[in-house]
Amino acid sequence: MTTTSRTRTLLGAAAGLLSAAAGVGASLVVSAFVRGAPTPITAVGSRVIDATPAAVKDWAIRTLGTNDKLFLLTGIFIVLALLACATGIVAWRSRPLALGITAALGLVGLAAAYADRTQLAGPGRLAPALAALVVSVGMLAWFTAGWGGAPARTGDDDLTRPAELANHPMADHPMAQSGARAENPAPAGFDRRAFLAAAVVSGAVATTGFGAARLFDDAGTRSRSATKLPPPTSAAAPLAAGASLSVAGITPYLTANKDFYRIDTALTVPQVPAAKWTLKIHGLVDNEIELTFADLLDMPLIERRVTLTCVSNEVGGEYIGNATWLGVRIADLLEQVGVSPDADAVKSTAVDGFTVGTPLAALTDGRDAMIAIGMNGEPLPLDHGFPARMVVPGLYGYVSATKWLVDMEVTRFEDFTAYWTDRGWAAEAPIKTMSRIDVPAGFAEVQAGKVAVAGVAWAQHTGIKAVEVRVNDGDWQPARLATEDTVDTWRQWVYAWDATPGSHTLQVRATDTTGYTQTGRQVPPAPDGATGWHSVEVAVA
Ligand SMILES: Nc1nc2c(c(=O)[nH]1)N[C@H]1C(S)=C(S)[C@@H](COP(=O)(O)O)O[C@H]1N2
Ligand SMILES: [Mo]
Repeated sequence: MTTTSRTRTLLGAAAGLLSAAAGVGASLVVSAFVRGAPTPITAVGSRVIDATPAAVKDWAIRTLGTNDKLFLLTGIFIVLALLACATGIVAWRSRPLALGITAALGLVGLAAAYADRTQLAGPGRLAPALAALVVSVGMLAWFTAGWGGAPARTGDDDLTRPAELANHPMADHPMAQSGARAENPAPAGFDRRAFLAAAVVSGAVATTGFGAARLFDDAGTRSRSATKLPPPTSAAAPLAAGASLSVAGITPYLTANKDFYRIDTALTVPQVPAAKWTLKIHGLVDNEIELTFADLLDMPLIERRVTLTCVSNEVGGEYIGNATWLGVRIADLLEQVGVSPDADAVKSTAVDGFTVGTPLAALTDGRDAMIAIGMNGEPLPLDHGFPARMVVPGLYGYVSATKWLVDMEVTRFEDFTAYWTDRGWAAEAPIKTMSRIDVPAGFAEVQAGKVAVAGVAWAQHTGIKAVEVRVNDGDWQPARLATEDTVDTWRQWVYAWDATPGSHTLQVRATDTTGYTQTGRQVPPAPDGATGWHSVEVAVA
């Protein structure tokens, strides 16, 4: 590679990268002003999430967990950066082609924004992507002014080497360099002043954009800090002393907010200020209503402990947590609107367009289904749905636990589908009775003698009656259960095992209060929840 072609590659890559950075920066500035409008990056990311086959999504949830979003965003940035560099380099060959590619990338962002289902359904959602398109094409045009065409000599300090010389068969002859500075071989058509000016401007736009994103994209965070929750009208019963076992390593009975699993399709956490939030309840009702956050605070509030569970859990999975929720009974709201006898479902929608279908019966049969605004004594964390979400004891999250809730439509299952049912998951999904061994951990080494085998078991809204453990396919032995807190929460258990040296397999199974004992048949999470016994291998020394 000659010095000149290396310089061209570097300049091209820099021009492409900086133009793209300016485009992204411009989109961030615009989206800071148009509340809720996605940047082309997040819009493309969201389309990728929506289009990802269910199997890949399940794999991503399993292997990347909550990092799946960071992974996707990083991937998009890397792909965009590579494309931008390549496009800048192409500009030396054909400037129109490079500008065309940049415009095409911008159109991809625009199309992704067009397909966005955020609540901001108006044309405003296109504004950030449009800004990205215009700015990135404009900046690249500026950077590459004169590239690939005839050179323009603009002054004595111009680094341009006359094209006649550059293209001359003798161009590489030492004597041929005399027309340019030999120590600084700038490519034909390169205009240093224009390039530097463009670099300064694109740097400024990009910096402003990322700064604006930091400064203005926290409306939800600020609103949450300012939110004061009233005390419950109906407080949770005090936690019985025996509900929490003191076994080293067992999962804490109550899950702290920071440890609570997070599963959702939101690439960036929706920032919804409580003051701008409303919840519309409509559909097959006598009188539809639209509630504000202040309206919710004025209603009777219940406080209840409920264990949430994700259907994506493999047997022994981690996507389960137990929190104290504060909220308004959904049954109260449904009574207020007057539900038609034809209805059998509620379709709820999040601010980002995610949808959930919940059986009407689960919302009206007396269980503590609520629109939650508090979690463990605080306003909902943003990750968990601030300002408001649904919590329904006994149902997997994807059919009940809508975060960033903005709309509830009383309807019929035959008349709609929801986000995950569109992807092959079951329309109705009660949580399956399940148990998990927390200690000893899989492949742990323990000392021979008395070893506490312990964990949790759950059958939300039914209740756990018994837990049994067996060692190496021996007889099932009863475990000791912690005091039952509520039927809507998980239950800890412990089994005192007489461990003998060697390697052993421990298994657990639970029986719920209907008398059903967990089947040993292993089925995967799709379409309505995994079954099978959790088992761990341990080595006893
Ligand atoms: N808006 C929105 N709400 C959502 C989801 C989502 O993707 N978007 N995922 C659901 C699923 S699959 C589960 S298991 C629970 C998880 O709630 P958590 O993240 O607070 O634990 O949220 C539910 N609510
Ligand atoms: Mo889930």
